[in-house]
Amino acid sequence: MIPKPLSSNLFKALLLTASLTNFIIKGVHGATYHLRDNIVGGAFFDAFEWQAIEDPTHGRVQYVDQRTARNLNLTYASGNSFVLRADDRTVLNPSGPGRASARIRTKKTYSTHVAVFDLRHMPQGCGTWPAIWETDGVNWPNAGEVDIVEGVNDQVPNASTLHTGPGCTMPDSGRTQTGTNGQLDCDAAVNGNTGCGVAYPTLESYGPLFNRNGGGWYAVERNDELIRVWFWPRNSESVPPDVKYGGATVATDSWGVPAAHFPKTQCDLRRHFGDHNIIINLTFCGDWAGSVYGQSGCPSTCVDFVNNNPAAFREAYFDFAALRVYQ
Ligand SMILES: *[C@@H]1O[C@H](CO)[C@@H](O)[C@H](O)[C@H]1NC(C)=O
Ligand SMILES: *[C@@H]1O[C@H](CO)[C@@H](O)[C@H](O)[C@H]1NC(C)=O
Ligand SMILES: CC(=O)N[C@H]1CO[C@H](CO)[C@@H](O)[C@@H]1O
Repeated sequence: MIPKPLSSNLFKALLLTASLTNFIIKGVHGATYHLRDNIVGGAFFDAFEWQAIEDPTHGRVQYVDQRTARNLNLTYASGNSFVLRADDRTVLNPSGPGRASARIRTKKTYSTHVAVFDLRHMPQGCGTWPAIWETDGVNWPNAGEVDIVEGVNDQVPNASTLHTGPGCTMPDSGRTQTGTNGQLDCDAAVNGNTGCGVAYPTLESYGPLFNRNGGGWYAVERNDELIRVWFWPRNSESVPPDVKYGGATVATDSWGVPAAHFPKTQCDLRRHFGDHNIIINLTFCGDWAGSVYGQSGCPSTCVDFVNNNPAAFREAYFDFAALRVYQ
């Protein structure tokens, strides 16, 4: 047998040491979270409450309670599918209530946690403004808001954004993320409540392209050190197995670089973020979708379009394969 040159063995030894060190470091600092709420199909009806409230963002919407939503088949569960949609049959009276839709909020609240949204379809269409987000609902903005996915009128790319009270900003550089920084001040009172957002780098993360692709997985991690958001399209080869198969635990440090990384360096996350509900809502027009409607290539005016074209909202639905919350 020909002895291998020393340098090659040395190289191997170094590699082994490096991976061992990496393993040990991860073992110490890496976060592993355990499955607490496995929300699939009909379990959404128990985990969430339907909020029949006025839209605080002035949308052309009528949020209905769970009973009404089930009667109108706006919310529907079967097997591993939970559908939440808007009314796509009714022409609205311009002086009557808005288009029937739902706003649902988890009964439980979460601080340190990971939430994985396995989503097949999201609402699309002119005038739509869907959102998946987290906030405490009482002490806004001082207890913070984390927008995981939000957009309007099918426009891409979309962003993940924090909104807080005063004194929370994000650094412009040194963030380990694949997305692009927007505004850096998270304070809801500045920049007209733009918040500190990070635009997703992928076009399939929102709207028609997301849907054509069979959707994908959004995940948010929140603890006192950081808030991170990931997105993997359905056909991505880099979906971590614990995400793809709904593991009993998830190890976020093995997930790769997130789309958005919000560190605590200039923001005491513990002070600015309280116990949050997870909220899923679908509104129309209103403060955001309505104000940029004209630049979206959509016909007519937003309110007229929503009133008169129920069939345009056939694709205005979420279809969740699962929501898994880990702590
Ligand atoms: C829907 O979600 C967004 C957060 O992304 C929020 O700003 C807006 O107020 C919500 N609308 C309603 C009616 O809850
Ligand atoms: C209710 O909606 C679901 C999901 O879109 C659909 O499969 C089902 O056929 C609908 N049921 C009725 C009675 O329309
Ligand atoms: C940060 C970012 O690119 N956000 C975009 C999300 O989508 C809306 C339109 O739907 C754009 O106006 C935002 O610029």
